[in-house]
Amino acid sequence: MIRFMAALLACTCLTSGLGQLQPRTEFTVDFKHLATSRDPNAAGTVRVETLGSLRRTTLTLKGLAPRTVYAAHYHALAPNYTGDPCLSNGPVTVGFPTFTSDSQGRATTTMLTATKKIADNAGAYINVHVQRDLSIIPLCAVMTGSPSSQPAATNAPNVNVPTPNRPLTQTIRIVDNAFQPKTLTIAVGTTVEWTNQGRVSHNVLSTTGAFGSDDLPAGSTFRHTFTRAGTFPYYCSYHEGMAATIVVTGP
Ligand SMILES: [Cu+2]
Repeated sequence: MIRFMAALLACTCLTSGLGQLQPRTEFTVDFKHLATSRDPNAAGTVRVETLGSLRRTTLTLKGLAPRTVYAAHYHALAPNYTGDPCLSNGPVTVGFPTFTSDSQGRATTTMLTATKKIADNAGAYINVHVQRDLSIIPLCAVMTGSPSSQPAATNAPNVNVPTPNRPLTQTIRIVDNAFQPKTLTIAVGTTVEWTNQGRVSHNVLSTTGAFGSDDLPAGSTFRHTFTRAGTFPYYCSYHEGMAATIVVTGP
């Protein structure tokens, strides 16, 4: 009898555990085409699903240039920005894995991330970039990251999110053409700040899509806060062999 009860209990727990992991579609948002001569027929949708404390964001795109590598990022609004989010030129918060369109110009990419990383202003909008020139942005979708929010067509994104305390910042110099230091070891919660001290533009792209900058012209800076332990290789897409690694230690 006791064995039977234990089996029943285990079964109940397992069932409810699985129940929480069933993805739930929160909302979908249409991409809009930005004023660029590139990919004039580009269109697509964003689908956002919840799995426990995670969000899965799936981009389904068409009308792209065939067999072309694209990048996509969640962006936050620039500070105090109140205009069209797609024109705010705000910082990257989370990057999608890069993806390649098929011979018909169709593509999908999907990314799983902690809901809090794309909540509120951190998930203000998604840009689709041409990977070899991130300044070309054919598509943009206005988003909000919080579970209760509807697409920002009806809800203005919150532009006054307080910045969290940043316990520590470590800097990496970008030169022509290298990251210095090549390997940086930091604790969880550390913000890394890359500054381009070279003369030409570079970028900072995680090989797994965990983070990614837009183009960084000479003198500009990109920041990313590392919230989980792991090894994070990254590279510059413009310069062959320009690559480095962040090692994040801790809980
Ligand atoms: Cu570079």
